[in-house]
Amino acid sequence: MLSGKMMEPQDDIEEDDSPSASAPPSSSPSPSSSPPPRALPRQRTSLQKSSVCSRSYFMVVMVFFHVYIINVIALLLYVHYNNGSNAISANRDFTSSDSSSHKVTGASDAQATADSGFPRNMFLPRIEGIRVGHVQKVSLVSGKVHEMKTLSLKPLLFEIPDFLSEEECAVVVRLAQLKGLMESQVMVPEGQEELDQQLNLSPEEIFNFLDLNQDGQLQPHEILTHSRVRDGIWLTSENLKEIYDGLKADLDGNGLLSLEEFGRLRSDAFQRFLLQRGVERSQLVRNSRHTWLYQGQGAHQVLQDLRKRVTLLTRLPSSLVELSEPLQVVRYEQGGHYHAHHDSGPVYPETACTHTRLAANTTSPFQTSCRYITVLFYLNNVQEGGETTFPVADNRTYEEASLIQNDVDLLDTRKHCDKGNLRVKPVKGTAVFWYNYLSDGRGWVGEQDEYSLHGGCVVTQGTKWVANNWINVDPDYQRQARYQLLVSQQESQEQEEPNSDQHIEAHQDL
Ligand SMILES: [Ca+2]
Ligand SMILES: [Ca+2]
Repeated sequence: MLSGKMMEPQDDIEEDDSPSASAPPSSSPSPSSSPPPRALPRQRTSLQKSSVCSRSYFMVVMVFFHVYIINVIALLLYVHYNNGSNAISANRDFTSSDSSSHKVTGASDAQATADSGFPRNMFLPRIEGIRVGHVQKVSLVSGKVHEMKTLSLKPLLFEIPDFLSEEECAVVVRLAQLKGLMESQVMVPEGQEELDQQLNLSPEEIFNFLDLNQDGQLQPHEILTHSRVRDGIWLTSENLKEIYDGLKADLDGNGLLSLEEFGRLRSDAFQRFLLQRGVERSQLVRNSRHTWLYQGQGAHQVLQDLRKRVTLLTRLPSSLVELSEPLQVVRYEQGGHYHAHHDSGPVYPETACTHTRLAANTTSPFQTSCRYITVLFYLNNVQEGGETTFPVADNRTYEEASLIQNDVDLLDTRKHCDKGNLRVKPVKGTAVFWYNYLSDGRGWVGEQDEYSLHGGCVVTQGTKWVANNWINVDPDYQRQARYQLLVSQQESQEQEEPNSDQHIEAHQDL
């Protein structure tokens, strides 16, 4: 439907997939089998009335009360001892070789070995934020100490000034210019039906999926939330009104779509309407140009250094960093923006990761880039605008539905960047990095951190250059391990018959 009907940024999979790019309705499991939790109607348990005065009732209540108290005490003891042993093992495994004062947690749980197949011998340390404003000293370059400041805890977000020198920034920009940049988002008016057909969803199923609050009507924000990012065109409430009028979609004029009204629309009706009317660059989800720079052996020294520094900064195993996507360099001209999105989508059991897909031997249509960490580098000072916004950072609660209100749309970085919770000003050489996923509590990748929502505010004056390093980790440990084994086997083969061109190509296509 909406998401199926419009275009998707051409290079969506490799360079940016927001949750909706691979998610609703396409990437989430078919609503009929296992809908995402939010689509489930709330169930309320009804209390049955009974005599509360009888003695037996009193006895039962007392027994339950005692069992409850005992359970709570047992739980507290368990948490207490568990934390203690974790802290010790994390210390042993990840700070022994550490000369800096980095705070790291969540690492090892030696018990977490081998579900099946590969033994669990790789763990992902996570840097502790301590509190907003906390500064940790980190040693990334010999003879220099960097300061890493915690900007938020939800998501876990850090800022490191002078991560790159002026010269390094200039080299990266120059290399990107030499390679040439391409449009970050291109209109692709065809081929959008595929996933919907693959999933074989009926209009009712799609309707139910979109109807977040399950009231039998589609409110504008329910449509906007799911249509925008995947469709590539940034709809506003005003656009939606215009489309409803143009298509005579909202027959009773109440501003909502009922199942009947929804069912009358062609699945690509919105897309056709907008394309006929014409779409400008400023109406796209993102308005920028970018390129990719390989960082492995043979690459410019600055690019290799940068990757090593990222490994030190994130403290992840170097094999993970080396097998991740190449450096993406992005240029925003005046008027450029990137509306708020997640760098990587939620992961359901059926979801495949782009980077391990081949090794995973899966045909799942659900796919996301599994970018565990984003490291963003500012390569120049922007004259005006171009901040990175984290609209819900450190919010007490996150509610997807409340992001789009009638008057303020927190996802819109052209109109409402100033309404978000946190904005980072681009300063040449500064790096920021954050975790797009939580920990699973066993030293590996857990659920998506929805608070990692972020976007690029519109550049009101000047040009903005940034670069991104994403660290790709498959939340399925076995798939990640199989993938790494496959790559290392390939590498040893290539060493036997040296024809390394192919290998470099493979990296660039990741
Ligand atoms: Ca609704
Ligand atoms: Ca209506």
